[in-house]
Amino acid sequence: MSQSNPLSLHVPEPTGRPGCKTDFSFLQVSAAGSVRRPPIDVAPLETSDIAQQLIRVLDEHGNAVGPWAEEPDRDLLRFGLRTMMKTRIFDARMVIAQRQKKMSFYMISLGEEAIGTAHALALQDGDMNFPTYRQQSLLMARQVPLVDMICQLLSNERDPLKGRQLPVMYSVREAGFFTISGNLATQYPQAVGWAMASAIKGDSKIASAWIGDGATAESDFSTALTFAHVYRAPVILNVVNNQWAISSFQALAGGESVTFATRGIGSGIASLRVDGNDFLAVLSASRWAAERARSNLGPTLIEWVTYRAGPHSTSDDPSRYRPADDYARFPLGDPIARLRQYLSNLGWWSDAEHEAVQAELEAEVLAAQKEAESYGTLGDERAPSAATMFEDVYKDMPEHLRRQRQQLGV
Ligand SMILES: Cc1ncc(C[n+]2csc(CCOP(=O)(O)OP(=O)(O)O)c2C)c(N)n1
Repeated sequence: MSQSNPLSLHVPEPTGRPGCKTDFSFLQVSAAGSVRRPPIDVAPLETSDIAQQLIRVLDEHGNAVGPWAEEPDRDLLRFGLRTMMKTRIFDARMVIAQRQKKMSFYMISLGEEAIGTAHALALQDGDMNFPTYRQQSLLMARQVPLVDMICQLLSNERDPLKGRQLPVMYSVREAGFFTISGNLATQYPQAVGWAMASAIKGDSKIASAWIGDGATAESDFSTALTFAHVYRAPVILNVVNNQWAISSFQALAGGESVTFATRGIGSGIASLRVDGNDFLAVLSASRWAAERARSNLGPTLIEWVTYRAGPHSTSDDPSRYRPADDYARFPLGDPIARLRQYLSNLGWWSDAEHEAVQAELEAEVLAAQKEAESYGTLGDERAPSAATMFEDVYKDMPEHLRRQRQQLGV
């Protein structure tokens, strides 16, 4: 009998740790304009090459190139840039409010603003997003009142969710933004079910599901893909690959030597891998997938390649597990800077305007914050009444909850 070599367990590691530099060659970045654009009725397996490349429109000079470049709409793109700026300013302001103990918790989306913003512009009223906690740009693009959002963050007496939810876990049905749940990935099969319901009713609305790279390791991810494929559900399955799940590098979620987009291919779903920091690519790919869904051609999975530039949340310190300069070295750059350059090249944006808009948005966020704080902040008594704690557990309050409410004397 021959002696076999001892086995060893493979545990993926990021190439960069604090004090050294990340080797980003694993990203496999395609040149802008180099990836083909198939017709929307393409057979899912015919997209397997695209799932392994990277759809990009904006080149390094800020010009739009290739088959995914569409006729630019001046007003829409200017609104897009403004919305990304607003998202970033809002996030920065809310982190300060958290540090001032006005709210208990916050999560920023720094570096990922293009994805939700451009995607929202490709959807229609009545479509439903099933977001994670990092798609606040969807709300910004729908122009949801900032005061409402901040009241949720402050859990104050005007909080639309009556102080029952952790900050950031918004719910805005009228803006096509499904109630966020803290349990990762649960929204993914729910989005597919919503899309199936739309098809069963013969409606024209589509769903858009959101998940992070880390959460694709949850079993709900695979369940959703199977149902979406089997019933050809009108859903867009977004995977936001920002390279990190708190301190875990995406390779630990299954991203080593393979793209998340190829998960769709194996499930029989048309799949695209797209530069998530390229506003024009996000808009174009989102429109492609939305049109496909709306034409009853079935689901599309899109991996958005981006980088989580900030901490995971206000409870996280990324300097403990990754290089401090990682974002500056990320090959896909910054989504705001890239769209700004493109619009400037066209003469549709200027430095002076950028500064003016920045100042205007800062004032808008500050005014909204002031108004929201007038309804209470963390730790003061202007919170929703304790009596409301027992409501909405069931449609009608059962006897035992009535008793508990009485026992509390409220
Ligand atoms: C079922 C479940 N497991 C674990 C957690 C704790 N948790 C919250 S966020 C997170 C990381 C998710 O990473 P990713 O999906 O990549 O999204 P990102 O935060 O990068 O946007 C974890 C593990 C949770 N909320 N739910």
